[in-house]
Amino acid sequence: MKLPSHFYAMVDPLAGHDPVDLASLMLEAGARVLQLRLKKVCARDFVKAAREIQELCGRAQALLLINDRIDVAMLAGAAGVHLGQNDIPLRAARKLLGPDRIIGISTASVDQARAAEAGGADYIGFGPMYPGGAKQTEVGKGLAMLREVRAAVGIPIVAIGGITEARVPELLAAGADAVAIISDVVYAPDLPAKVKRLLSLGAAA
Ligand code: TZP
Ligand code: MG
Repeated sequence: MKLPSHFYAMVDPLAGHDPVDLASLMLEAGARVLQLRLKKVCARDFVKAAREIQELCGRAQALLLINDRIDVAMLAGAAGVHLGQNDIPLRAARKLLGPDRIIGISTASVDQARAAEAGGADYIGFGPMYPGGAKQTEVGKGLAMLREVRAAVGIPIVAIGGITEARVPELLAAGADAVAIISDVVYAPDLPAKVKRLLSLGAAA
């Protein structure tokens, strides 16, 4: 698969946004791949938000990926899921979702990246790239390891973790197909302008 843009939007309520409002702002600014990441909501509210956001994504012809929850993705009719190393294993996820939905896997090493590709992942997340960010990472993986991952797998790589706008060009140059960003986007004073700039950075790469 090919991701629709170099900016992979994270719909995460870290800065206090309502998820549906945040998704709507991102879509209006031009984002075409969104991940809904709701770590603290109950299942009922997760399904409700996912359905509403899927409706918006359907109209905008954007891809919606659901973090962690295969059941929520299926109920919302989302394009797919994004799973971590401790979530439902890839093979089991594929069994539930079938061949057509997208499965992305978070990876933090070359071995994990290779295993995800061999197991049939459609793309990988790789990181955390830099210190800081929403996970308050102490040490980032860095560009050299991103280049190693690029050499090791053919599926799209979404770099994540501590990424700010200024770092996007070096990540794309090192072989990332897209960048996923939480803090630098959700805390941006002018979020639509931030998203538009990130989308245009990708287009120039
Ligand atoms: N996975 C690895 S790092 C990270 C996730 C979800 C957090 C990304 O957020 P930020 O604020 O862009 O570092
Ligand atoms: Mg997870």
